[in-house]
Amino acid sequence: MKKIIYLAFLVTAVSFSQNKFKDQPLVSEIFTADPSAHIFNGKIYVYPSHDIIEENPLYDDCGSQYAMRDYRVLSMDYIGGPVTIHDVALDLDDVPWAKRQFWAPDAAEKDGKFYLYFPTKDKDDIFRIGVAVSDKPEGPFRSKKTAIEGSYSMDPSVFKDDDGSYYMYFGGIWGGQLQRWDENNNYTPSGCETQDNGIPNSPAISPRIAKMSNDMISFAEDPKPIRIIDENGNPILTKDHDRRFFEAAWIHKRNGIYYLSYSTGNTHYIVYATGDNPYGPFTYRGILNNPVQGWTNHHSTIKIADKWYLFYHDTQLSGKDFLRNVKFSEMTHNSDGTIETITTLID
Ligand code: FUB
Repeated sequence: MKKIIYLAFLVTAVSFSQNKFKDQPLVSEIFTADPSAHIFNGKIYVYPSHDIIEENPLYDDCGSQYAMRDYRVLSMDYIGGPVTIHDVALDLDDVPWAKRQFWAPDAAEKDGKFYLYFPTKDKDDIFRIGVAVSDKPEGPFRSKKTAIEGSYSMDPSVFKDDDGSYYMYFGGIWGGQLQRWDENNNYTPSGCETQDNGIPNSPAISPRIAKMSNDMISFAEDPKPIRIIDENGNPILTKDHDRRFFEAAWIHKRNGIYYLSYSTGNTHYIVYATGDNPYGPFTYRGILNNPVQGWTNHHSTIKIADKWYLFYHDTQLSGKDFLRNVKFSEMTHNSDGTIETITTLID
């Protein structure tokens, strides 16, 4: 009898929890986050972080509770179809320069080769961005012996423009360490800052961009900051936590408009800004995804057939900030170039 009551409780709890969420997790066998979605060889590939269960997660200002150790790629033949969880694509132990924390990755294809870009901490606990190469979109990938020269911080995303140029966008503040680097790419170690450097009226820290070399494993130029401005052309300020850049920069292009979307971190939005070239400036336009369940909000955007989708994560399966699950939601561009705000947490 007790068992029946318990089962009834579980069924009610699960259906109640599903009712709160507009979308359901892509997979439940493993925890996944930070989904970067692409179409390669006619299939949908998702490159997520692979969150791991830790008995005693280390909570600190550096994000040590996000202690991921490998990457697993997901794929689907069509949107909403069955999802394949591929074998380990890259293991931390196979990256000679890495010490800990495989954070949000991205991938790109060029001339039949696939490139996995990943942020991880080096032996000095400084975030750098690495690259690993494979003949197959799902890997396994073989890591280069060193991090990409000139790279720093985390959350790389690689955008291919219509002229065939590739650009890497990267960076994230607080645990992502971007505040340690000035705009000339000089490093000042100052610990894991959790505040806004004490200068709230200054322009916010900018994400970085670097054009990729033809070899796809190095930068063709020094990283540059990207200006994000408001509707009057003024920089978004450090104190403007609802709109300033925090992490998770992603670019998509539609009708000649470049959309830079990113997470605002401690206010938990995915917002977007538009520009007319890959380097910006980008003008803030609005919220793309409202806060999800869980602290982090990280996404990608992709056109599949004639529809656009937002891939994102929340913590529906675990209720824990560092054990996330990826999902997708359809997104709509309006005729004036704005994007309709998505709300996935219904409660
Ligand atoms: O998954 C680890 C970190 O959490 C990512 O790099 C950030 O974007 C945030 O989602």
